[in-house]
Amino acid sequence: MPYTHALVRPPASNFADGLTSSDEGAPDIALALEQHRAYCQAIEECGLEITDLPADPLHPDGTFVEDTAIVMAHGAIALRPGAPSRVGEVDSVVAALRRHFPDIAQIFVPGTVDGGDVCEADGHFLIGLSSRTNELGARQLARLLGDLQCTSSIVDIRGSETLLHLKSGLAYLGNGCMAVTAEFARDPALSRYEKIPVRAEERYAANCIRVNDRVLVAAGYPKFIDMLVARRFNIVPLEMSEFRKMDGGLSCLSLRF
Ligand code: CIR
Repeated sequence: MPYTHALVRPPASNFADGLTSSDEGAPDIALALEQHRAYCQAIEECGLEITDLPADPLHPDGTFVEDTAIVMAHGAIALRPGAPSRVGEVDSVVAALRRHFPDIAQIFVPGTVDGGDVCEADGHFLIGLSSRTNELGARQLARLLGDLQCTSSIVDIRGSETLLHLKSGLAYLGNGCMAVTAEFARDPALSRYEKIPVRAEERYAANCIRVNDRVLVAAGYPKFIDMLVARRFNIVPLEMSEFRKMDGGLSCLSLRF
């Protein structure tokens, strides 16, 4: 079923105050806004109608709306982000989602789940256990997904020093294809997928998104882009430098449904 809607929120003027592990310096807010506009335009060109929430200076990471909810055609689940500074981002996203989904289930204390740890692949959900998503949150989410007739399985990334979220290292691109960094190349939980390997020096590119008939991918990662082109994916490269500085990627910037 094609996506028809996306929910986004532009970065606030204090975006640089968000959480990050990157040593690439502070983001340039004017450039971040320009990159966000280009991202929204690319999503619209995939045929989605955009709901644009106002920037939220109370939550400098609020532009990464993906971490606050799981949304699919027939239901939505409000999450509880694992970073305390991000918990307050959820309410405004849920309020906007209620236009489409009157009943929204939620993850309860002390469960935590970041949407960046949840990867949907044709109705099956991979749930990453990470420094942000705890076991209780993952179990609650699996049950709530089951209520929505979706299956799920757990992938533990807590041993990785480099992956913030599950989707920092993998992306489902449709047609049984999964882009994966080396951490996932031999993961038994992913044995059913055809893997598209992402090289270590291009690992940021693993966070790409299939949106209807296109794949939005970070610009500047030529080897990965060549592999997608060789597999006949219709790609849209986007500049992401300012979001990368805050540990964010393409999936984080929208909820698509
Ligand atoms: C954070 O550390 O929470 C944000 N600075 C980045 C969140 C990126 N979200 C994602 O990968 N889903």
